[in-house]
Amino acid sequence: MTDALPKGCRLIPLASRGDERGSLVAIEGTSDVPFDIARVYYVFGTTAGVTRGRHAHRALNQLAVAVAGSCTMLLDDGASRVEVRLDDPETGLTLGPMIWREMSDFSPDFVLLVLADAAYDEADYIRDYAQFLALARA
Ligand code: T46
Repeated sequence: MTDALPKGCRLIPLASRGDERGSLVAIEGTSDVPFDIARVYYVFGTTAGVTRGRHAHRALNQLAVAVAGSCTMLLDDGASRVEVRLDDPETGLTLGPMIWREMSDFSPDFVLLVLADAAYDEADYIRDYAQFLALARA
């Protein structure tokens, strides 16, 4: 059982259309994702032992799905920290604004699919934890 997630973070079940040939998950913008999808990217080939993320976004909304393998996602809203193990292609994690995230403990086959509501913009990133805390607690 995962502890309560911070505001803006939610685990969303994604229906699998499986049959005897295997599984298929379709993610539709209108019904499965709580925002308009502007960008899709995926994280893969992660080097063993590293930490990824280590930032928050000022305004970006995302939905992340571990479509293969697993990793641990730490979520921090400036008041508390929760860890979620992402290991299920039938579950998406929403990541709202002002959530510091760190990804670690990657399995070698890990692939993270991410849907986002805006184009890539480095100005939307807060990559300094002290700055994040100051903004989150303001
Ligand atoms: C997030 C977590 C879950 C681009 O050029 N375009 C893009 O759309 C993205 C996402 C990244 N980049 C560049 C920026 C860096 O030079 O790709 C490089 C690696 O990005 P970053 O270090 O931010 O990767 P992660 O895995 O630490 O974080 C990524 C996302 O950036 C971030 O929004 O929430 O995955």
